[in-house]
Amino acid sequence: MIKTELFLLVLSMGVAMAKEPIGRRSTWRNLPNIIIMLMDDVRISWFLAIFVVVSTFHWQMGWGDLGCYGNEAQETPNIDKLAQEGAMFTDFYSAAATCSPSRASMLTGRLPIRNGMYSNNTFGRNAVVIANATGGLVPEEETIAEVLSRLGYRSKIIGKWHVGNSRELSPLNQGFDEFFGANQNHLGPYDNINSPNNAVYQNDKMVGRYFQEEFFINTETGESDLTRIWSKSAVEFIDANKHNPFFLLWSADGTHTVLGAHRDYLGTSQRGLYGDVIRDLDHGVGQIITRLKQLKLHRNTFVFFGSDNGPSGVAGTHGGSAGPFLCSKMTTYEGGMRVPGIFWWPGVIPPRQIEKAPANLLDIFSTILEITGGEVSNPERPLDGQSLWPILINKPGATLEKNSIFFYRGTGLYAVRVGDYKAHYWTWNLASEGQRKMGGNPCSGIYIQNFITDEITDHNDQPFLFHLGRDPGETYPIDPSSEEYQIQMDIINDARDRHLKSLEGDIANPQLNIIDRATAVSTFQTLLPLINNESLYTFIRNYEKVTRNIITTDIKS
Ligand SMILES: [Ca+2]
Repeated sequence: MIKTELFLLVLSMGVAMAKEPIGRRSTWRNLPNIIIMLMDDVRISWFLAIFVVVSTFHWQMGWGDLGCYGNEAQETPNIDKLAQEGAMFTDFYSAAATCSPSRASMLTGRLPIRNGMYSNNTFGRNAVVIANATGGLVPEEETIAEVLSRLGYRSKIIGKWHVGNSRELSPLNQGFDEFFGANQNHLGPYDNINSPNNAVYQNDKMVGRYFQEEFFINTETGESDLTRIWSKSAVEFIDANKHNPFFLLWSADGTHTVLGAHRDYLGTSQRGLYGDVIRDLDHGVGQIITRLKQLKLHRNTFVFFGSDNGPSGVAGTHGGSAGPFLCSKMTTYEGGMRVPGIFWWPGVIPPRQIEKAPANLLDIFSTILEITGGEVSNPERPLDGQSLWPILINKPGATLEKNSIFFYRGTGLYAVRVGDYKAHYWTWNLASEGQRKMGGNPCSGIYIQNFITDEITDHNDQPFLFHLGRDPGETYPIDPSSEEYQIQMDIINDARDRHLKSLEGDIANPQLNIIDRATAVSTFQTLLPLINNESLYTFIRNYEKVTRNIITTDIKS
């Protein structure tokens, strides 16, 4: 960590304060509250503004030349403040290049290949839990909510779940005490027999559908109260649990298309509707942090702010750009998986820290274990992350320099990063075989011969190698005949081989190979009493009779 003398003082206070509440001797009373704010498809470039703000204190950081983002800083005051008061990782990654596998991995601390959130119908295909998906995060996988539940935490997920559609795969069956949100993205509107609008649940009761009544998103004006609904629910949950340890997964998904922002922010951002939504989310972050402070819980609450994957390039201006990074969501280039990573715990995590070593969403699970003294039920089951806690509290000698990041697509280990170096063993610029037909390209407008490849391309004989410190845009591959290449590839190949060996006996059955229209419709059974449309009613009643469409999950979300 980079620090100044002033911060060293604060830091030493932080370490001293951290001694008691952290660790296995924690009692019920001093367990910290945990809040994970997981955004959806958020581009890191938005948060380059934060780098500028913080780098006024730490000009060595290297992002100071990005002053052009200064205006953006003014648009996200609450998130900027979170970073200034805590620790920010510049080289933070999602666990996968799409929503479901990344979310499942954050929840379990295990890569999709281990927890089953992948498809192997085609090598390297991206797959997510669409409304028709029959599979999801299986109950046998242990989530962080289950670990915390055993410690006495009250837990809630608000917003997007996206790792299972059925009752068996619901958050309530994965350690969460409460659920307010949806199994799915707020895609649509559909509102027809074949693909009804996605359901919104309050625990196990359906309370509405996206694009209707209070969950309305005006596709013409971009107005929506959804983010306000999610933040109001978060504040109420904090209020209700101010006397006991709680875990809140605030999964506000406003930045995923279809975009919708509160009327207060419509048209206020220079970045268009996407920027309006970011401002709305920033307002929600402010509401939550303010409430923590009002209740004097902030010095006993660990907050993480991140995103499940990079920006959506196929969504055009509604998805934004990845800034200096290559391509976007659904790819294993930097733009697909480089996301914000901000940690906040006043008085314990020293302020204004910038960490440049690579880390990712998988590390959140292990970090929470260390903070709370929680234990997994099966210690033999491998975890893919490591605790960031020693780094966050500036423990002497703590380092992440050798942390390895594995970039998967399905069963394909496409790239590996160790330290500053990243090697690409495979490349593919699309999400799936059918994507080009659907008109989307995560690398639209970018062409680098034999590296941005329309077809799945094998580079195992001579991987592309980049130094991401001096070349974050992955533009200048290191000469394979150089000594630097040989040395670094040996290191990365070793890390890859050790990782692959660790998978022996721990590869899950793929959960996302099958989609079935009946699945989407069956989740609407709870809606039956509310349905006036007779044909829809009949269709749902007879959903078991729907012909099973066992096909590959060729989807773009
Ligand atoms: Ca996402």
